[in-house]
Amino acid sequence: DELRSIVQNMPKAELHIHIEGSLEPELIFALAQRNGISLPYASVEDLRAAYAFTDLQSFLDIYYAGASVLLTEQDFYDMTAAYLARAHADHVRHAEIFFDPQTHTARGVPFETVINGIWRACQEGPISASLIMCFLRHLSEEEALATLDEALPYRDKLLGVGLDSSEVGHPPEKFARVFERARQLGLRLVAHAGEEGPPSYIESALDVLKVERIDHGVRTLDSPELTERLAREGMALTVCPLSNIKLRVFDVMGSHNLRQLLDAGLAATVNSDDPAYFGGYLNDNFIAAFEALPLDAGHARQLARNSFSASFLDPERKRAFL
Ligand code: ES4
Ligand code: ZN
Repeated sequence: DELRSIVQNMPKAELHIHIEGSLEPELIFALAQRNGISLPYASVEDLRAAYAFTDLQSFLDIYYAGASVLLTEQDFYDMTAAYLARAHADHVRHAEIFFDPQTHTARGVPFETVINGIWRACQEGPISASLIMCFLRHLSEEEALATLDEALPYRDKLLGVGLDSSEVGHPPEKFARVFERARQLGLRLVAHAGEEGPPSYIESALDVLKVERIDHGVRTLDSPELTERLAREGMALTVCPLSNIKLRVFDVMGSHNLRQLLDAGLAATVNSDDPAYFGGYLNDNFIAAFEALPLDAGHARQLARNSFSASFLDPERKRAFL
């Protein structure tokens, strides 16, 4: 219908996409074969059948296993090129892409292999794209600091740093020093907070890490004080509807709080998170949310506008999209 075509055709930015989460089962099998790796799954269908998650950790276990087929610079290039082509088809004009170097360096894949492959695809891709290096919060701050050191020769290829992986039990303040160091380097700062974790994690991401966007942040509404603060500060939230359903942050899409976030005056955006694992790319996320929730064309345009406003594009390029 008409709303569907508005959603599909409107230009948008994607601000919360883990590139390793764009690795489709077909590409996992193709890369395993190319690299002589044997997988504990008989077929693409068998692998896809394992995508039945009960919470964030049950997803992360499979997501890290899937990423283990990535070995060469060409592998990282092919994965990234496939995402950019798919995002282009969804009328994504600009993407700020997360990658998890520690998932690969821990397996012996050199940092330079990871970043060179992803970066080259971004340079050659059909849309504007920048890179945000995430630290894995289940690992130590010392390991995050070592990763930031490894990234220094590639500083000009990074837009910013983020914080992902297992949230509960790993509060933002665990990474105070590495975020301070990244800030001194002029990197932009974001962190996952308030996906499964409490509003206090959102507060410490802002007050201790000094992040400029909150990834997920759907639990903001648990705290009226925090809600009022984020609205006042114009702090953006990168919301991922299909992810939240697959990881049981909400029971069903009809109980997702996207409409309430917008009504509270929060700068929410819609994003795909890990599209190969959660059942859809950016437009699929819009459509699933808009089918289940009382959202209209005005909300769609607001969300698209928010995606560019909340981006880290320089002011002139941002203005051209608004
Ligand atoms: C992630 Cl959905 C989600 N949450 C936290 N960390 C992640 N890494 C990849 N997807
Ligand atoms: Zn995420």
